[in-house]
Amino acid sequence: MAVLDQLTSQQAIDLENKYGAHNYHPLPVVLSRGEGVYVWDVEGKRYYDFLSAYSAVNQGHCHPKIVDAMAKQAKTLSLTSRAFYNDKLGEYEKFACETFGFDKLLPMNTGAEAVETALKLCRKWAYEVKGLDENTAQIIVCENNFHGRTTTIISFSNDPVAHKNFGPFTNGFIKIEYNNLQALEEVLEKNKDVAGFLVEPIQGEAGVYVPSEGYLSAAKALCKKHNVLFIADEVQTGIARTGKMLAVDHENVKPDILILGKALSGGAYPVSGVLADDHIMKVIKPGNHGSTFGGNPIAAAVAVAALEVVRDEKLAENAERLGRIFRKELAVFAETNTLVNSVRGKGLLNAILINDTEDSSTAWDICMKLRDNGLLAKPTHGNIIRFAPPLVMTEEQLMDCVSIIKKTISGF
Ligand code: IF1
Repeated sequence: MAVLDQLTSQQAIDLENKYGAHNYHPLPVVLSRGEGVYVWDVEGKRYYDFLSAYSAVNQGHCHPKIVDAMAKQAKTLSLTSRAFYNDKLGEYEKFACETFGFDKLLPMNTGAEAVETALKLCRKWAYEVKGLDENTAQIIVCENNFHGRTTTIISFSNDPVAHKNFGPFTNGFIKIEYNNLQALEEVLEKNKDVAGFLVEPIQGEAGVYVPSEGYLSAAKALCKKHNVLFIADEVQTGIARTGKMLAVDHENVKPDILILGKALSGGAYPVSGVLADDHIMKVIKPGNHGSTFGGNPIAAAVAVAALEVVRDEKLAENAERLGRIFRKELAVFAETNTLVNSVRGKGLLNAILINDTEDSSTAWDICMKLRDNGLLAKPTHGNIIRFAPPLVMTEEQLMDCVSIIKKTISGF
């Protein structure tokens, strides 16, 4: 073990390359420790984490309260399956329902599983409550969506990298343009077999694409008019990331089905879930759906702690305040720097557009230099850099990061 304990970055990278499937292209940095807004590589260099594991680590790395809850539960009872009750799940379900304002929670593990759960729930509701003929239900989705990696979910992805050669695909989805109310209305008017509308309140993978103000509330109203379920995928935007507990809260929208994941556990453990009111959730009966690990005692204890941290440390308020400062600073910088086209986002989910083509390596090169200067971020689509630090950041740390970003980009 002694040898393995002292891996260099290059050795760790070589091992992954040789023995791991090549389903990722990571930035070359090998991390071995995290605390709050910081991570350290195996050589001991410290970085600001500006990805936060794609917004899973909103509460900061290794938050002591979350780690303690996890360790305590791991030593007490880890897994029972849902064949038996456990003494942690009910408490968590109650807390989650009260926090988000729903009657019931269906616990799962990963974001994709929660999306699958929402799709199944929506379809079953359509047949048993709305009264559609069996196997006819359609679910409306948006172009450039990202909802996960399962075969059904990638069936309605239009990213060729995620989609191509994984067919045959699952039927029953209608794709419309994101942020286009007219397109939504037309499909709803024309099709009487629509069961739901699945939407990200901000499109993450599409490059932090924020829809026009009023889009979500108007879309929800259209769904209501047509007796169609409004399904919000808040796996990435939820849990205070955008400056409110949920991104839909900015427009006072209550989804019919709410999908959560990632930061529901503070990144400590895979915890996801679907929330809905009784008149929808009641269609799920014993045997219809489940998961060995979903709702296990560790997950329940971790999720309660993670939500308490968000509440007690006022992370939504902090994300809102720091997000405004961040965008203002970078907008001013973009006025004089020709490489940065614009900055966009909400709360601490932001991105800058690099003035270059999608197939250029400029964004990647900038991220490599940011790494050298002590800040980790990842490009998306070749010319977009996403900036999403943990929400426990202080204003002083944020200003330090802003200066690293400005200095780095100015060097190009
Ligand atoms: C990867 C992107 C982010 C999500 C939304 C469901 C899921 C995700 C809105 C599935 C997952 C991921 C997964 C991660 C990369 C990441 C991502 F760039 F691919 F799009 F965050 F922006 N709904 N997002 O964003 O959740 O099953 O992964 O727990 O490596 O694939 P999961």
